[in-house]
Amino acid sequence: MKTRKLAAVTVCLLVLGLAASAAPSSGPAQSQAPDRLQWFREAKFGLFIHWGVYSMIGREEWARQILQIPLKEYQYYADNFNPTGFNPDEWAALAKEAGVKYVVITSKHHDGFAIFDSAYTDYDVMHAKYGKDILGPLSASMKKAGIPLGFYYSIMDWHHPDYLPRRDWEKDRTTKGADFGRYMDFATNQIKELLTKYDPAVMWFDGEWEHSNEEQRALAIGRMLLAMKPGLLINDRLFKREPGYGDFGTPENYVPATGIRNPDGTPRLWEACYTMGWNGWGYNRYETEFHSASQLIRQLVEIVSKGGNLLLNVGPQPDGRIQADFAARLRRIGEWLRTNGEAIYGTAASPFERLPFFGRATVKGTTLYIHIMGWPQDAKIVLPGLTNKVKKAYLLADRAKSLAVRRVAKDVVVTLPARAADPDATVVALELDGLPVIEPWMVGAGKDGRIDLPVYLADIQSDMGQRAYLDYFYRTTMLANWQNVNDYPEWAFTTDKAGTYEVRASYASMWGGQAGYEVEVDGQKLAARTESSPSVYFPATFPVGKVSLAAGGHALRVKITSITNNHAMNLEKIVLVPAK
Ligand code: FHN
Repeated sequence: MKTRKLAAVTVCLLVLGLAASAAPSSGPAQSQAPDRLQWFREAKFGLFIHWGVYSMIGREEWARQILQIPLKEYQYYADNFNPTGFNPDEWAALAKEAGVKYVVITSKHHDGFAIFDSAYTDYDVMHAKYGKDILGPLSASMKKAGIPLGFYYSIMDWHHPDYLPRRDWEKDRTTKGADFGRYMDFATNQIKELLTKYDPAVMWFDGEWEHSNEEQRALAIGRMLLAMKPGLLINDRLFKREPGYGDFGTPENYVPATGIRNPDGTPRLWEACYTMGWNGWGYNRYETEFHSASQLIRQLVEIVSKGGNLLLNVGPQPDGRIQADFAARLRRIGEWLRTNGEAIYGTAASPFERLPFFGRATVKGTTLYIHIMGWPQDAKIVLPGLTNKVKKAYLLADRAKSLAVRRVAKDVVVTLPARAADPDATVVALELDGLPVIEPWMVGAGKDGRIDLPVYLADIQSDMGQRAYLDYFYRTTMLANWQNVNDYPEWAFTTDKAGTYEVRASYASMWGGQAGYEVEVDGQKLAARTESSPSVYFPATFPVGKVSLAAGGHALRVKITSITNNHAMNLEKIVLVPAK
């Protein structure tokens, strides 16, 4: 294992080293070499496109695998793929209207079918009914629109005779004579031709999990790519998503609760790729439930406030059109960005660990942006520990009207209009006297000794397939859509003195459903089941049990142990009350 790790580190250093040395240096110190990642770091919002012959089946991009379609039958789709409605200028115009700053499209997904003119296979769009290259015209349209285009390339290939392993249900496909090394020759040639023919800005590898870095020639391919195009960006999946390898991390369908750092602790460039719905990336004719535009705007804010990019996916239909549901969401995001884009593009992550309301922060130079998703009832927001002098504050939606700002001890309080300018997220800009300097603050007890842990102060931990998200219900922020037991809120807080505390949970139960949950703090676990609350839209408070806490720092998390009714609960907060 150590050897592999060492090899991987070598891969990373060499590839990155290659990148640095390959980048033209503007002065004696390499550090002055232009930062080849800067455009990507500033872009913040990209469009992912999963499109191929699988769209004809309409059961997302894994259709051949999940429906166990033999190669011979799948050939029908490869032969008859004929997207007569494909119009790259329309795609580019929609991307522009959406406020997207780069696009990544699947040049070849796991099924092995190339939607480009490949000299190395007949399993490509030139031999389908359509008979024309797709990536060439798309590259031209995106170039005209000023939108960098990147290519997704799957190392895994369910078609190529030399790719191993076969799918476990493909009993009839012999492996006799198959040579994985020869497959990697083929893949390397296709990757090379993608660069020479279309000059992509990003190579987005995937399908890397069935072989080692060495077998997949990660180092050789990384070297080759950067020698061909020093400014090219390569994601972490060429190196099996190992932390710190490649130019950026690629969390999928979840947001790392506190962003991503390199193994040496420095901030890591990362991009969260997200589907519009819940089932798959390629066109799924049976899928009708999608994230709302509001959730997607908030997801973009959430990700950017943690230092990442959002790569939002569409799966075009077999005729080449992007379905109306997706186009409408993209247009709404673009509308929001036309007012608030300066608080997204080119910004840095929030200087606050957390905010005492449902909101997020981003920074650009000496301007702090506060994105408010839950409009406070008293029309005030508190910015804890902000030491700077605020020269001016205003809504991006109404720049002419200055907002009243005052200091209360270590905090800055901003008085807002009575109503949000945009219910999805209203942005307040604060022009500071310098770069933001924040005195960290910890969540602790109030005067009466109670410790309130609202969900907007929690880190929402998750993994691929996150479902739970913060939502605002007129006067209350709750963790909603809590369907995935791997999603859980986690709070850090302090207590000044030791003591026994009553634990209470404030939530709206879901249609009387009986969910099991567990409150865990300092290793003490309290098991409970949700009780019926009067409404699913505002919370009631229920006792959970008692815990003993020493003075000092603590971590408290709430985990779902069983769900009987789809969603566990809409959780508002956990409260710790000193026991009498
Ligand atoms: O298996 C693929 C999947 O089809 C899709 O392309 C996603 C997008 O990042 N990547 C793999 C799953 O991690």
